[in-house]
Amino acid sequence: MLSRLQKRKVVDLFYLLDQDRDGAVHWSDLDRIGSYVCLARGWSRDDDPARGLRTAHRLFWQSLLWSIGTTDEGGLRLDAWETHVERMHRAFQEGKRDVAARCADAWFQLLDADGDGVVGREDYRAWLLALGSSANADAAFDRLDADDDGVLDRGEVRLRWAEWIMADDADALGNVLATGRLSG
Ligand SMILES: [Ca+2]
Ligand SMILES: [Ca+2]
Repeated sequence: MLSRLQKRKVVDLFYLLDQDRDGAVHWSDLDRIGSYVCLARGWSRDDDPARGLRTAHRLFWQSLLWSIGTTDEGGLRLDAWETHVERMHRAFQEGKRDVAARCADAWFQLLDADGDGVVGREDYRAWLLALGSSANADAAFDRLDADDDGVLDRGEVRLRWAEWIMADDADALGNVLATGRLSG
C-alpha cells in the first residue's frame, strides 16, 4: 500500500508520461518524449545519440513491462504503475537488490540521453522539457546532485531513484528525480 506522498509521485509521473492523454501510457508516449528530447538537444533522428536514446527508451519500456508482467497491449494504466512501485517496495524490503538495481539502471539510461555515462545538467533539462514538466530543472538538478560535482553518476541515480520509490519524507532529495518536482 502506497502512502499519500508515494502515490503523489507516481500520479505526477503518470500524467506527464501519458502524452496523448488517453488514460494509459503506451510505447508511443515514450517514443514521443524521446523525440522531444532529441529536438531539445538539436539531434536529428539518425544521429548516433538519437539512436542510442531510442534504444535506451526501448530498454526502459521493456524493463517496465517485465516488472509489471504485461505486454504493451492496452498500455499501462495508473493502477499498473502503482502495482509496479509496490513491487519495487517489496524488492527493497526483501533485499532483492538486483531487481531494484535493474530498474534504477533503466532510469539511468533513460536520463543519460547523450550516453556519456553520467546524467549531466543538459540531459536532465531536456528530459523535463520533453516530459512537459513545469519544474525548475536547474533547481531540481542541484537538489539531486548532492555531492555537487555537476553530474549524476550511476550510483547517485540509484540512490535518488530508491528515494523516489521508497521515501515517505517530503524532504528526501530523490522525490524530484522523475518529474523535477513534488507536486500536489
Ligand atoms: Ca549524459
Ligand atoms: Ca553528482
